[in-house]
Amino acid sequence: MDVDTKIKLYSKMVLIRLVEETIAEKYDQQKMRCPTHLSTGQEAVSAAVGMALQKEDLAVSTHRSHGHYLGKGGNIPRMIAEIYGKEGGCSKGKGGSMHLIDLSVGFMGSTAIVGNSIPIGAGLGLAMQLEKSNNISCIFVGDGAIEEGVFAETVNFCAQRNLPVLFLCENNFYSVYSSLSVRQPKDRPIYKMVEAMGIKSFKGNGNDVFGVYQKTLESISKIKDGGGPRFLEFETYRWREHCGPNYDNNIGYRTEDEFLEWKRKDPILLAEIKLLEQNILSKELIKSINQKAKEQVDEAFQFAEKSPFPKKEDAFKDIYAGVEF
Ligand SMILES: Cc1ncc(C[n+]2csc(CCOP(=O)(O)OP(=O)(O)O)c2C)c(N)n1
Ligand SMILES: [Mg+2]
Repeated sequence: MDVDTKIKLYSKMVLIRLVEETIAEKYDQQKMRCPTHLSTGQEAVSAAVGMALQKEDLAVSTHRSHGHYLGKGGNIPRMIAEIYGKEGGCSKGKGGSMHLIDLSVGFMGSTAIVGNSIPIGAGLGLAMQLEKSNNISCIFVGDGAIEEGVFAETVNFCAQRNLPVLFLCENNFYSVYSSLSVRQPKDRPIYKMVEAMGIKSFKGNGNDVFGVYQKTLESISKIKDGGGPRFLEFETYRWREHCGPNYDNNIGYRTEDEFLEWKRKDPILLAEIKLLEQNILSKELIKSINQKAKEQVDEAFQFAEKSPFPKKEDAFKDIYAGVEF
C-alpha cells in the first residue's frame, strides 16, 4: 500500500470522527431534531470501505450511516444540513440522519428500518448484472440486521444469481441494548453461517483500517472478476450510546471495562502509532490533518445554520423528480 493511501485512510478517519464528535457536542442546542446514531469508534470500516469502492460502485446503508456516507465521498455540509432538517441537505432536509441519499456519490440511501436496505442493495446488484456494468453494490449491515429474515432471503438470491454484491457487516456486538450472546447461538460465527449459505465469507479486525482496506479491495476485485458475492464481517465497537450523543455504560447492558478495552483499540490511535513508527506521519502532519478537518467541519456547520428550512409547498414533492437513474 502506498504512503499516500495510508495517509488518506488515516485522514478520512480523523475527519469522520470530528464530524460525529461535533454532532455530539452540539446536539443539545436542539437544532438537530432527528435521532442520530453515531459511529464513533467504528471509523476504520467507513474510511477503508469507502475508499476501496469506486465512485460508480453503489452503496446502501443503515440507521448508523454518517461514516459510510462520508467514506463514500459524501459531502459534509450537505450531511450536516440534512441533520439540521435544512433545504441544503443531501435529502433536501426531508430525511434527517437516518435517510441520507446522494446519487452524485453513489450513496443510494440509508433507512431506519433494520434490514430494509438489504434487498435494495441486491436489486442494485441485479441491475448492474443485467446492464453488464463492471460495478458492484455494497450493502452495509450491522450484526443485528443478520437476524432479519430478509437477510437470509437476500443472501440466497445473491448467491444463486452470482450477483456483484458485497455484504459489509460491522459487528459491534450489540443491537441496541442486547449483546450478541443473547441473540445468536454461541460458537456460530456470523461469517461461518453466511459461508454455509453459499457466499465466500471472511472475518477480520474492524479497527485495523489498513487490513480492512486491503481485504475489501481484494474482495471487490474478485466480485468484479465475476466471482460472485462476498461477505465481510469486521469486528468493531461503538463508543457512544445506541442513539444519541451520550455515553451509556452506566445503564447496565455493557461494562465500563469492556468499553475501555475497546477504547484502547481506537482505530485512529492504532493507525497513528503504525504510521509514526513507519515515519509516514509526524507530529506536525497530524496537527495539520486535524486542523484541516476542523476547518471543513466548521464550514459544514456554518452552511447548515445558514441554509433555509424546506418550503411548505415542497413538502410532498419527490426530491428526485426528474433525476435520471
Ligand atoms: C425492523 C426493525 N426492528 C427493530 C428496529 C429497532 N432498532 C433500531 S436500530 C436496532 C439495532 C440494530 O443493530 P445492528 O444491526 O447491530 O446495528 P447497530 O445499531 O449496532 O449499528 C434496532 C433493533 C428497527 N428500526 N427496525
Ligand atoms: Mg450492532
